[in-house]
Amino acid sequence: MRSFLLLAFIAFVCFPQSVFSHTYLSSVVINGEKLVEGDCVRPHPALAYDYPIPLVTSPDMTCGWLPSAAQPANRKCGISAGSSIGIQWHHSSTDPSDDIIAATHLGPCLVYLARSDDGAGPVWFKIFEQGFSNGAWCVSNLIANKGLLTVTIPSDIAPGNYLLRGEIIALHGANVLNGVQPYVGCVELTISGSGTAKPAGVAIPGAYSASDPGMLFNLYNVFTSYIIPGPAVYKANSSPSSPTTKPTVKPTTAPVNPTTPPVNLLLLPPTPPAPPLNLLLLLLNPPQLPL
Ligand SMILES: [Cu+2]
Repeated sequence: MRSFLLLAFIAFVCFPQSVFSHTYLSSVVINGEKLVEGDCVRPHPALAYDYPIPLVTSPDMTCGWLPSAAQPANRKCGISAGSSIGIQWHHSSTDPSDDIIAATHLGPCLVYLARSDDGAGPVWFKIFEQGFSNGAWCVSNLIANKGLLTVTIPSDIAPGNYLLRGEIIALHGANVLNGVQPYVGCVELTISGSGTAKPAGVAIPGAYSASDPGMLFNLYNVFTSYIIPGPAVYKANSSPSSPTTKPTVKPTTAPVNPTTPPVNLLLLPPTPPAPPLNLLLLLLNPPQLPL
């Protein structure tokens, strides 16, 4: 076992880009036009920067790694309410051959909107979620669809400037507190239309806690359901006066001996190029960093 650990350590030191596979929101497709980082899509700390946010209560949860994620894109992209937007996830490049995200990183996909320029305060309402259904996780469906997630902008929302927030929550390490791996990216939109709805929102960070049943979840147990974190999805023309909350009970699980051990060790992030200070602190503080 000790020599295996040593080999695994050497493997990830020597081949840092090949032995793990996170994901990032690389581009969006609006009316057939593809927009990449910096062009309506909020930038990452570096191109193809794919590290998960270590704490679900971190300010980085709003739009991704700070300070990059707080920098405005060069412009806002126009889109009409009721139309669809394609959100493209990638692992390490925008090449069509890219593997999107490791198949081990099972979990839900979520999309929020906020009628806001900075995403601060209780402004976020959810417009899409897919967790575990029909025996498949959203991440598996996403990989099968080459990383493209297409969602519809609610037809009844008031026109204005919005942030769209895409999120993938990988659960392969979520059997321990703060082991969950969220990936977040934002897109700046100017939504047009004649709607008047201003759906009630939640704050992000604020809407999640590390002990939410969807954040502290054992993939290696037998389960039949999964509770996606955050509020219920806003449906056009439903206009709830407050965001609907979800049940907080844990799904019943029957522990078994997992036939597939967690592969966390090989997924340990290496030292990234020019990491932000908060990531450095996390690397120096391994218990904070999910594997
Ligand atoms: Cu990962």
